[in-house]
Amino acid sequence: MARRASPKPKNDAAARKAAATQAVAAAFPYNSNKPAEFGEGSARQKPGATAKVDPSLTDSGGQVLTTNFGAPIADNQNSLKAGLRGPALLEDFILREKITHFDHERIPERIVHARGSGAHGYFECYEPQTKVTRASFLSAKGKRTPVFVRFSTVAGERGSADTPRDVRGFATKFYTDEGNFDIVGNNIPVFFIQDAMKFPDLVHAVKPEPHNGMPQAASAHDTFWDFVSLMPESTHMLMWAMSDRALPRNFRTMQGFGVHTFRLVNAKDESRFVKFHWNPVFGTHSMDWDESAKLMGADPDFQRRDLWESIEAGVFPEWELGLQVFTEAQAEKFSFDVLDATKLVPEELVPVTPVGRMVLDRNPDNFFAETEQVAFGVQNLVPGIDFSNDPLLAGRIHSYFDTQLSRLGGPNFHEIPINAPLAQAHNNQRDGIGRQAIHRGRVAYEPNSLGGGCPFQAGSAGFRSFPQPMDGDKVRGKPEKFADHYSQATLFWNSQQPYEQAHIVRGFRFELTKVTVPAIRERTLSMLRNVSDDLAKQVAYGLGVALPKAMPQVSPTPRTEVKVSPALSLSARPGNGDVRGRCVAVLVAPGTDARSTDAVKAALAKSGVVVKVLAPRLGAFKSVGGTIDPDSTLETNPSVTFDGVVIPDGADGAEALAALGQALEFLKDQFRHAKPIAGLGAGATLLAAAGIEEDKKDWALASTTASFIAALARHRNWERQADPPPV
Ligand code: HDD
Repeated sequence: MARRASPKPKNDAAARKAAATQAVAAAFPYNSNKPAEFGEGSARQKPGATAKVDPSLTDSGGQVLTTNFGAPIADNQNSLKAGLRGPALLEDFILREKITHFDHERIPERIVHARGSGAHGYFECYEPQTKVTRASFLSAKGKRTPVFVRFSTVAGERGSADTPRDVRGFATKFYTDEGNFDIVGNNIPVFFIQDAMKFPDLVHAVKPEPHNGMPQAASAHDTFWDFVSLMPESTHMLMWAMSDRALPRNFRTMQGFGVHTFRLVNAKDESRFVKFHWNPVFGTHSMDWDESAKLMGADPDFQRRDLWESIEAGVFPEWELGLQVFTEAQAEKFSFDVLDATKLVPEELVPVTPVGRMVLDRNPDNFFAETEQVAFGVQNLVPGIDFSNDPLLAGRIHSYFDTQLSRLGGPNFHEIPINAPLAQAHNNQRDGIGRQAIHRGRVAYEPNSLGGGCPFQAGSAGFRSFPQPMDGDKVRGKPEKFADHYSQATLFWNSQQPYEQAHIVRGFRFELTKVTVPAIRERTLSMLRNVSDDLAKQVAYGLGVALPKAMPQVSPTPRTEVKVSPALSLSARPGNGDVRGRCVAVLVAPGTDARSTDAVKAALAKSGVVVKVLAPRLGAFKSVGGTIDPDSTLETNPSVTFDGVVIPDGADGAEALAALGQALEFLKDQFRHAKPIAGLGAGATLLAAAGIEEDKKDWALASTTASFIAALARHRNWERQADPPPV
C-alpha cells in the first residue's frame, strides 16, 4: 500500500507543537548537546606508580553521548512517540538498548564473601627469597609488583552491613611478571572444617535460614550452632570467631592469613612448606560487640568508607608479608598435621619472617568493574609456589574457577581487565562468550608447524608441579592427627589476655542465647568443656544452665608442644604508634572555649588525626574567646563512628552539653567501648555528668591533648570494661 502523505499541519497546530517542544526543552536545561567542559573521571585516572594500568579505562570527559555501537544520541530525555501525547514507538532502538542493558546490570553475587571492598597498590620485596622459591616477585630487593586486594565479610549478602561478627576475607591478587598469583585468605589463620566435602553444609548452616530468610549476616542462630556443635573440628575456629578477631575495627588494622600450608619450590626443585601471613603496620585493632552492632545502623559502610577515605587522604594501609617456612621433616614431628586447616603452626615453632611490604595507594575507579568483577582463585599460582595435599585446599582449587564461570558468565572472565595478567596470555584456547582477544593466524593447536610451533612450551622455566611421591590406597578418610580437635583451641584460650577471654565468653553467651533449641546449647557447652572448664562454666552461667558432661574425644590427650603463644593475642601487635587516619570528635556548645577548641583541633590535625567538631546544631556561634564553626552535629554523628572524644575547656559549654541526652550518650558509649576520652579544664565536668568517674589508673582518661594522643596510639583501654557495663 502506498504510504499516505501526512496532511500539512494547519498553522495554529504547528505553532502549538513548537511551543510544546520548547517547554519540554526548558524543563531539561541539562539536556545539552554541547560537549562537557570537564569529565568527572579524568582526575581519578592517575594510577599509582606501580599500580596496574587498565587499557580499557574509559573517561567520558569532553565526549558526546553515544549508543553502545557509537551512534551519537541527540535526546537522552524522551522516548520516541507518535505525537507528543501519543504512544511510544517500537522502533526506538535507543530506548530499547538503554532499558535492555539496565535490565541485565546485575550479576549473581558471590555465594560467600558477597560484601566486599577493594583497593589497588603494590607489593615490594625486601630481600631475594631465591633460596626457598623461584617466584619472580620475591626474587630481587626492592622489586615492585602491582596488587589488587579485596576485603569482605563472609555470611552477609552484598547489601548487608560491614560490621557483623564474622570472619573477614583478605584476598590479594599479585600481577607478577610470570602471571597472577592469588593469596585468597582470611583474617583468621584456621578454618571451620578440614575437608571441602563439608563446605556447602557449613555455608548452608550459617546463611539465613531457608524457611524465613533470617538472620542476615549473622551466625547467632540455630542452624549454624546445630551444625558446628555436631562438627567438633570447628571448635578451634569457633574460639577465634567468638573473639575480637571477628570484630575488626577496620580492614587496615587486621591481619591476614593464607590459612593452608602451601609449598615453596626453588630453582633446584627443592621444596619447603610455607604459611602466608599479612601483618598490619598500623597494628591490630578490634571493636566491642555493642559498638559493632550500633555501627551496623549508624554506618553500614563503615569499613568500606574507612578504606576509601584513608586512601583518598594519603594514609595508605600497609602490611608486611611474612612467611613461616618449614621442611617436610619438621612437619612430620609436629603434634598436629600441617595438612589440617583447623590447625596453625605456632610462631614459637616456626617464626614468621617478613619478606616484603604491601601498600594500598589507589581506590578503584569503578566498583563494579573492579571490586565486583575481580575473580580470585587459589589455583592462580606462579612458578615457585605450589599446593600441599590439604583436602580443604583441594576442593578450593576446583571451586573458585567453577563459581566464576557462572558468576562472570563464561570461560573468558580472565580477560576482564581487573583479572587479566600483566603479560599477554598465549595459548590455543579460543572463542566462548565475551571473547576480547582477537587471535591472529590460522593455528589454534599444538604441535603445529604452520605457526612455527608457537606458542611453545616453557620447559623448565614454566610452572612444574612438585613431584611429590605418592603412596597409599584410594580411600575416603582422615589421617590420625586430624582427630585432635581441642589442643589448639585450648592453646588459643590460654594465650588470650583476661579481657580477651571475657569477650570470648560474651561472644559465646550472645550467640547461644539466640539459639532456641536447648540441646544445641548443651552440645556446644559439652564441646567447650574440652577446651577449658573455666570457659565452659562462664558460658553456662550466662545461659543459666548446669554444665553438661564433656563431649567424648577420639584423642583425649592434649597434644601441643607450645602451652602459650603470645602472638595469638591481638595485644601482641599494638602497631607503630601512628594515629594517622583515626577519627576524633570534639564536642562543643555555646560557652565552649574557642581557643581551647582551636588548639586541640590543630594538635590533632598535626598528628594526622581526622577531627570533627560536633555541636548540638549546625551554624557558627560566638563563644568564649572567639567564634566556633562546627563541622557537624551530635545528632548526625553517632559515637561509634569515632575512635576518641575530646571536650575542650569552657564551663558553660560543658554545662550546655550536660543538659543534652545525645552528648551524655555519646560519652557513655565512648567509655563503654574503652576509647580514649579527654576532658580539658572545665570540660572534664561533662565526664562526671555522664557518670564517668575520675580514675587515675585509666590511662585512656586524659586531661591534656598530648596524653590523649598517646592514648589514641594505644587504641583502647579494654581493662576499663566491666561485665555488665556500669553505663
Ligand atoms: Fe572461599 C570466596 C577465603 C574455603 C569456595 N573465599 C572466598 C573469598 C575469600 C575466601 C577471601 C572472597 C574472594 C573475593 O574477594 O572475591 N575460602 C577462603 C578461605 C577458606 C575458604 C580462607 C579456607 C581456608 N572457599 C573455601 C572452600 C570452598 C570455598 C573450602 C569450596 C570448596 N570461596 C569459595 C567460592 C567463593 C569463595 C564459592 C565465592 C565467590 C568466589 O569464590 O569467587 O568459590
